[in-house]
Amino acid sequence: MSQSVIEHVLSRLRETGINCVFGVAGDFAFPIDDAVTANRQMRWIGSCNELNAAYAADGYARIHGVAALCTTYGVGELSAINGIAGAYAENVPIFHLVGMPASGVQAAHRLVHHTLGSGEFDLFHKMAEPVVCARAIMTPENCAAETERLIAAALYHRRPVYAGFPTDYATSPIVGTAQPLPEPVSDPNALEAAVNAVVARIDGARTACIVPGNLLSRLGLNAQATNLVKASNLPFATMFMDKSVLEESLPNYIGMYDGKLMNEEVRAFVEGSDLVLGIGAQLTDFNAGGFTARIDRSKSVNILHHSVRVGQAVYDKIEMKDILIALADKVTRRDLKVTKAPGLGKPVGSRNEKITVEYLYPRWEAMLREGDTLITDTGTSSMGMAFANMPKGSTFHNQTLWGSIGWATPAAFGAALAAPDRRTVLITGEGSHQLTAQEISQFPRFGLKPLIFVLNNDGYLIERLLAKNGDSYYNDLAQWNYHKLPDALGCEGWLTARVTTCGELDDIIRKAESSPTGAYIEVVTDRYAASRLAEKLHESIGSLYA
Ligand SMILES: Cc1ncc(C[n+]2csc(CCOP(=O)(O)OP(=O)(O)O)c2C)c(N)n1
Ligand SMILES: [Mg+2]
Repeated sequence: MSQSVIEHVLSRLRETGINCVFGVAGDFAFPIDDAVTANRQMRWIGSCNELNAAYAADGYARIHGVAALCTTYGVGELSAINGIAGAYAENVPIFHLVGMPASGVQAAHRLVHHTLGSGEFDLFHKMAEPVVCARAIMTPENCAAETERLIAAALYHRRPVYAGFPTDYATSPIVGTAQPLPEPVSDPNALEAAVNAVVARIDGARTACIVPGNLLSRLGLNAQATNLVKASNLPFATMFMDKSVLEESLPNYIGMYDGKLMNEEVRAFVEGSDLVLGIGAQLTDFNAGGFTARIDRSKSVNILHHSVRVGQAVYDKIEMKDILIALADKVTRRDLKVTKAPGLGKPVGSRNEKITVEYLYPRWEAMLREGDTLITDTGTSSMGMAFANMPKGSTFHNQTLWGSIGWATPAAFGAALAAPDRRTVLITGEGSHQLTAQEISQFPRFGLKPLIFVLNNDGYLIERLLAKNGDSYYNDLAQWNYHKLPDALGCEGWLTARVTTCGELDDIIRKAESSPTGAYIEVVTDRYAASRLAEKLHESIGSLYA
C-alpha cells in the first residue's frame, strides 16, 4: 500500500537526518502527531508551548543541523512564528509542519475553531511567508514534488520552511513520485577563477586574517574551515554571533573582534590587515560593536554560501564547501606571529564579598570544560561570556541577530537533546528566563542533566544601560524565587541554590561539577553589575537609536 501524505513527508525528513519532531499537539495536527508517534524512527518532543517548541527546535538544529516542529492551526503556528523568524534570521533550517482543517471545511468556509470566524483559511500560511524560504499546502497530488522542493530549499538557504497539512489530505495515500532535487554544485570555471583570485589576494597581503562566520556551523563545514586555517596558518578573530565556530583553543585564535568597543589589539590587527578573509561573517550591529567596525571592502574577501566576493568583484555559482577545500590545498603556509587571545583572567574577589563582575565572568570561564555546549541569552551575561576563551570542542551559542529574550532556555533543552553526551550549560538573565522558564521541565523528562545559571540582577540590566533613565520601572521585574522553580517544575532532586557571595558561587560550581543531577543556580548580583561590553554599549550605542 502506498504511504500517506504525512508518512511520506516523515520518511523523507528521516532521510534528511531528522529523527524527532518538537511541538504541541492539537486536533488539526493529530494526523501529524499520530504519524510521528507511529514511526519507530521518530520521537515526539512535546513542549509547554509552541514558542518554546520553536526555540527548542532551533537549539537542536544548531547542533544537529536540521530540526522539525509541528504545531496546530492558527493558535499554535502563530505562537511559534517568533521562533521561526529567529531561525530564518540566523540560518537555522526548521521544517515547520502545521495541521490545518480538512479540505472540505476550508472549501465550504465553515466557521471552525482556531479561525478568525471569517471563513478564510489562507491567512496564517501567508503570515509565515516572510519568515520561511519556501512553503506549501500539501495535497496527495503535490506531496511528492513539494516535499522535495521544501527539503531542497531548507538545505539550500539554511532557513525554515512551512508545510500545511489539511487533516484529510494528511492521511490520504500519496499520488505519484518525485526524485530528490540535485544538490547545488560549483561551476568549475567560476571556482577556479575565484580560488586564483583569493589565493592571489592572500599571497599579495603582507598581513592577513580570517573572520569566520556561523554559517560554517550551520553547514557543518567547521572542519574544512579549520583545515584552511591550519594550511595557511593565518590568524583568525571572531565576532559575537560567530563565537566558537572555529576552535578557540587553536593557536591562530587572536580573540573577539568587536569594532572599537572591545579588544583594541584585535581591532587594530583586523582593521590594519592588508586582507580580511571573511567566511560568511556579517557586520550586524552587535557583531560589529554597534557599527564601530571598519573593514575596507576593497581589502576584504567574503566567502558566502553560494558565491564569493573578492573586493568589489562577485563570483557566483560557488559552493562554500568547494572553495574552502580548494583554498586549503593551494594556500601558502605562513609563520604565525600573533598573540593568542588572553581570556578573562583570574576571578577577583574574596569569599565573603558579594559577587562582582570581576569575579563572576572569570569564574564562569574557569568552569567551562572541553566539549561543553554553552547557551546564552540576550542580555549582559552573554556579552560577558563572549570574551571567555572556550575550551577545546566546546561551543558557544547565542541568538545575536534576532535577539528574542527567552530563546536560550528552550534552546538549551533542544541543544542538550541533540548532544546528550555533552554537558549543556545555560547562562541566562532572569528577565529573559521569565519568558520561557517552564521549559526546564523538559530536561528531566528526557533524562538530561544541564547546568543552569540564572543571573538575577533585579531587572533588565541591558535595558537599564541603554534606556534614557535606567531606573524607569519598565525595566523592573516581579521577583521570583528562581531556585525553587526546578522542584515545582518536575526537576526533582536537582542541585539548586541561590548564591550571593563569591565563596558561595565557587562552592556551588564545584558541587555542580560532580553532581549526578541537573543543577540550577540563581546568581545574585547588584542591579548595575554589568559586563564590560554591556558598559561599552551603554557608552557608545546612541548612534544606533538616533
Ligand atoms: C522577546 C523580546 N522582548 C523584549 C526584548 C527587549 N529586551 C532586550 S534585552 C532585555 C532584558 C534582558 O534582561 P535579563 O535577561 O534580565 O538580562 P540582563 O541584561 O539583566 O543581564 C529585554 C527586555 C527582546 N529582546 N526580546
Ligand atoms: Mg536581569
